[in-house]
Amino acid sequence: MPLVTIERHILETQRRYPGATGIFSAMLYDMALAAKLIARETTRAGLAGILGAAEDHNVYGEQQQKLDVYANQTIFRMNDHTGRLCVMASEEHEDIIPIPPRFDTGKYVLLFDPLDGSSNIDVNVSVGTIFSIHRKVSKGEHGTLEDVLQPGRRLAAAGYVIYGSSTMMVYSAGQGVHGFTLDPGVGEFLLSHDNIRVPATAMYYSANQGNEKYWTPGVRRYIKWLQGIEGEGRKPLGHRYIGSLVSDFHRNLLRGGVFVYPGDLQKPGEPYGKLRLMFEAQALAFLAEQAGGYASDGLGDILDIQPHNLHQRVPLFIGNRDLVEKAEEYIRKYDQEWVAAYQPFRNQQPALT
Ligand code: AHM
Ligand code: MG
Repeated sequence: MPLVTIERHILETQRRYPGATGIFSAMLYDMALAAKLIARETTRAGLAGILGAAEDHNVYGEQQQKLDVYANQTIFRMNDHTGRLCVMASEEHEDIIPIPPRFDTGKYVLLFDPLDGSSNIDVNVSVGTIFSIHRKVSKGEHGTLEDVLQPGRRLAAAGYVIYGSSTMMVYSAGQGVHGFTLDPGVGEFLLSHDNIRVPATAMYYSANQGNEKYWTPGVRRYIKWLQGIEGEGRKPLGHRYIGSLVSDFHRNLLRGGVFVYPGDLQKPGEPYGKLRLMFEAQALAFLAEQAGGYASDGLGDILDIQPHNLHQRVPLFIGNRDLVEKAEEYIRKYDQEWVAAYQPFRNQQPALT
């Protein structure tokens, strides 16, 4: 098998599309470079406390920062000056991030969660970066909120990086899902998982079982169904939950399964769960679909939701299509009260001015 670097893979994929300009490929390459810089720091995270002040600075000569701040800045700095983007948005920023006026702008939009699950770093559990790319839709030179608040259905590309026992970057530009593993010796991402498909037979379900008390009746029954207790007596799925979305999603993508973070009625007016539509759910939903899976908020496809707020949260059921559709079935049947509370929120229109 030839050694295929991420750069070669992007170029070869691009050659199959005669109209491709290469801009888009370059953007994926920029993300790969940011990923390498972040990986270097995450692997040293445990040393921060013992190396002392002398080592206590990062590549820019600044004081050591929290890793999520570092990851955020690294992705921004790798992408602000390229002339390929018109605007960015990050889970770490309340508002959209304009391209600095001294740089040219382009026709793409980058959204990212720089270091998801960062509370896991202190205990040496894998964390991840999630990113997605939209095309500019607004008229002027600079990108606006309208460019960012697009449904996942319109994504041009999405991916994630997992900083685990090895560092992997997994992406899709709409022609399947491809995974690359970082060879730290040579500093290159090499193709290790070509054209990933969700296995037809699932092995795992992933949910924070500690929240069961708050779950709606439909979700409780659904989880019992996954456990083989409720319904037609299916073989139970194993339970695996890391609490780091990229890692949980990645495992289920390769082994088959479903990840569940539902909405609930615990807090009045907040029926939407924890995860964020723009920075977490959309990108992973795009990848799931490209790999033959499916993502839903319990009512329908995540990719069809018109976003109304940069930081809006959304319930997430993602993985093997049959398992996710089963969740929708249980919710339709048993969770009318929750649906009534969530539906208006789901259908809210964006305020773009
Ligand atoms: P974060 O964006 O603040 O890092 O939170 C997102 C993380 C996900 O990685 C993970 O799936 C989820 O929170 C776990 O939440 P919980 O601890 O409630 O199970
Ligand atoms: Mg996050």
